Amino acid sequence: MRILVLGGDGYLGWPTAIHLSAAGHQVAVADNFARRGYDEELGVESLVPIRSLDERISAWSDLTGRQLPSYVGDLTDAAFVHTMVREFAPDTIVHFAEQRSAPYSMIDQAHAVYTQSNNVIGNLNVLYAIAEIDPSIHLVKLGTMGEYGTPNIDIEEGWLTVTHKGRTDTVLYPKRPGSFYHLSKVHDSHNIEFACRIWGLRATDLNQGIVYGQETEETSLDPALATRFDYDHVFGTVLNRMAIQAVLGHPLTVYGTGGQTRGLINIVDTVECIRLASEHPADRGEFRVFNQFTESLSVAEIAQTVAAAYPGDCRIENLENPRVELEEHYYRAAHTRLLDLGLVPHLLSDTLIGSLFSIVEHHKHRVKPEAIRPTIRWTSVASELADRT
Ligand code: NAD
Ligand code: USQ
Repeated sequence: MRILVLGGDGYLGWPTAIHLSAAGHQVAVADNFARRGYDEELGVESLVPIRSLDERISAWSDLTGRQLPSYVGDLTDAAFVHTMVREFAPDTIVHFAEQRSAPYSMIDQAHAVYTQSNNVIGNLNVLYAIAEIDPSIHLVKLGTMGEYGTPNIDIEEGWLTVTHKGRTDTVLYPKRPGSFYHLSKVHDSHNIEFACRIWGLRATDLNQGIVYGQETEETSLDPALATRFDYDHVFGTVLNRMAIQAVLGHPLTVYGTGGQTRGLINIVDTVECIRLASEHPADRGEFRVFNQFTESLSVAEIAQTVAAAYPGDCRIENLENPRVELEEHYYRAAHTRLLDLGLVPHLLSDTLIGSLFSIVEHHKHRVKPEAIRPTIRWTSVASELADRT
């Protein structure tokens, strides 16, 4: 199968590209290096050093003999997207290429507008390229569990059958996300569903939970194949951050009470889910949604799990929550469709946290401690207004 991986230089896009290549697919990657630019803007770097895209591709080719053609350009440039899709002629497009940090999207107006325009316009250009060049291309799009928010009813996989005043319909599951970033994913999902319904495209929207881990079978073959590992308060995600905090002797930063519950997934399972979704495409006209996570834990449980796994002293600190989110809530989300396709989950109770500690130990001299504590507040606009009045 010919698979084009958009965002192929990122945390998940790079390991996925080489996982698909190792599985025998003909893979190309595309990226505009925006993620490396956010590092410069924020003055931080991945804890684990990462090579340039060209160096990674050469290392993969030297090790395996497999080629990974690359396209460097911006998805918000429609001409770039069209030329790339026409030239590579993929069967499947895997779309990771978005600004993915909730705190980054909440810095200020400019970052909110950047996040939504980058994500929504890029995705729309991909939909138009598919519709105009080859509507049989299967779009595998990364969405997020955060699209649903934390409703007081069970979360289903994308669709909900509702009976209202005696009539029944199946509708898109109602969304109530918690940041301008998460909202951009909701907007994408609606645009993709519309394109499937109106143009007969085929798409799989993967509502992924929080990813943790840094190594996959393929990235661990050579340090030149490493993917990024973020610890800072903007791009670091909760479990990865806490594993790093434990080794640094920094208290584990639980926001608020820590009762917030989220779906989690190991990076090893992420790359496998993408392979499964790609090799079992949606039907023409179908907007298919999979909830891509393997277990749910509260933030407090994540902190306790990391603290228990760490061999040294480890303290948990409850910080004032910089976000606006429910800290105590109901949470039960369906996630059977990827298991039905054959996913065999790697759960947190497996040995992974210990291996994360040794990765951190090796690179901890690269940490900037001032990048750990959160400074971006969801209510900053409201408090500035209050200060002025
Ligand atoms: P990442 O930032 O490391 O990777 C995204 C890549 O896309 C980057 O290399 C970036 O340079 C590129 N990109 C961004 N905008 C682009 C544009 N306009 N044109 C071309 N390239 C562009 O993020 P990630 O953690 O690998 O996440 C990948 C996808 O998975 C995102 O869509 C994210 O929303 C989703 N996701 C991630 C997680 C997680 O925990 N990391 C969880 C759920 C969903
Ligand atoms: N949190 C802490 N302490 C920390 C960091 C986070 O308590 O040090 C809390 C947050 O308040 C939140 C939860 O942990 O309640 C998750 O935060 P996160 O930063 O790990 O994840 P989130 O902002 O939701 O975003 C990440 C990815 C995003 C993806 C999303 C999946 O950055 O791309 O879409 O996870 S999900 O959460 O399912 O929407």
